[in-house]
Amino acid sequence: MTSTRRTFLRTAAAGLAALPALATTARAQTTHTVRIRNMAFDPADLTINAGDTVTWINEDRMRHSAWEDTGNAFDTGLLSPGDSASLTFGGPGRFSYRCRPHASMRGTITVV
Ligand SMILES: [Cu+2]
Repeated sequence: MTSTRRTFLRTAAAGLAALPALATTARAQTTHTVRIRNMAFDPADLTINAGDTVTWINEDRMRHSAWEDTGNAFDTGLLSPGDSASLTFGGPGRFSYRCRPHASMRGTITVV
């Protein structure tokens, strides 16, 4: 099983500054899990707080990814069955993403 962890510091369209990687905040940061199974993201639509982390876990029998629609914000790369990838979202924004090999697999992350 492989697990990758990346810190996602790109600022949102609102232009708000991303949190520095080592910044501390008063609020506890949460890790949210998106399971990839049966050719879908579960949950497909997720709202999180800035500074939270999203972990995608591939529980399916084929490779999948979570690729932000513009290709600029984030890309987990292909995850083999059993693999996971984590991204920390530094600032507010709304991100639509899809599985790169399977464009019908779609999801959104809304960071508030
Ligand atoms: Cu897929």
